[in-house]
Amino acid sequence: MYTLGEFIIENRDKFLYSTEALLRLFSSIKLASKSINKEINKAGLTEEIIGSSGFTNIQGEPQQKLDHFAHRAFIESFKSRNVVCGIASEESKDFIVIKGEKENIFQNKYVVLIDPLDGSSNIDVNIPIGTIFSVYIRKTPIQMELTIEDFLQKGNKQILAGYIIYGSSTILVYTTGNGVHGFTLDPSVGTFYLSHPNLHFPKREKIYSINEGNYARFPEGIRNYIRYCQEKRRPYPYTARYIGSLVGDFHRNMIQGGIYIYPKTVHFPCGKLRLLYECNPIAFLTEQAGGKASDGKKRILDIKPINLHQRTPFICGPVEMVSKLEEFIKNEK
Ligand code: P6P
Repeated sequence: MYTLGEFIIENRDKFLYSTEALLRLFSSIKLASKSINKEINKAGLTEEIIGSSGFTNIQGEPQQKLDHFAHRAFIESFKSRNVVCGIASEESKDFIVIKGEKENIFQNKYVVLIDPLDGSSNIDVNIPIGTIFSVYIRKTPIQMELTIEDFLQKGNKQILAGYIIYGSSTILVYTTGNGVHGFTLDPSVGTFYLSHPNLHFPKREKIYSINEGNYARFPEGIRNYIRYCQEKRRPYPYTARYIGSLVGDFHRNMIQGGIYIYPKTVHFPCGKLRLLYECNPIAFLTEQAGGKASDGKKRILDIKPINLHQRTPFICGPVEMVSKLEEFIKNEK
């Protein structure tokens, strides 16, 4: 069985950028994810790491203690590998500049955008949660100071995107534009092994994932699509699955065939999910797995970001399901 490192080296000819840089990026991601995984797995046993930290994040949402732990774990691990020059995190209002050592052979070329622990409100009830990451090459020359423009790049410029799902097993799923591949952590040796090569949405779609508690407040096109899903019988009926954790819902839908929808609502008029460190990486994975990702009208990866924490309506899944929903949205009165 390939380890993640062996797989990257085996496929180095398909990666357009420095394989050593990619190995260092993953070395940071693996280190942090193993440390987070350890904390999550004992969350039920100790008061000091579950529950709210008492702070709120930039979004004004209660920050869970593990959110802060995960944020720090990634910052420290990226600092130590000397390959990243800047990080934008859901847990930090502004981007964080990482000063590389003098002999930084990567000349501080890579920026990372990350949701350190998405769905963290589910920690206390043992529902799968995840880290979502997105990597770009900086736009500004390396001699210059990093600017916000290095982070506000369209999703179609990503060189690497992925997530780690902390569930019944811990799986790292990523793409560099050459398919989607999943690696399962063997905690007994602390190694990620290739377990899901070339992940792809299956031909048969069967799941729709949306928070139907907001049904009365959805736009008409979304309500019509939900009814369409509920009434569909041929060639087979759809089933509803929604666990309130984007990584958990997306991972299941990519493997079993399903659409994930978080539209605008009265409470979130621009949608709830963040474009840069949730929707863009998941959209890159979606397209690489043969699916489609849009805001209901426009391809997610073509949206020009205007601020770090901007939100967008988000739909991702099999092409036919997403196109059908876009049709309902288009035909809204
Ligand atoms: P709601 C978690 O907070 C998250 O950002 C996603 O992981 C998840 O899909 C969504 O929000 C759940 O939101 O409003 O349905 O509880």
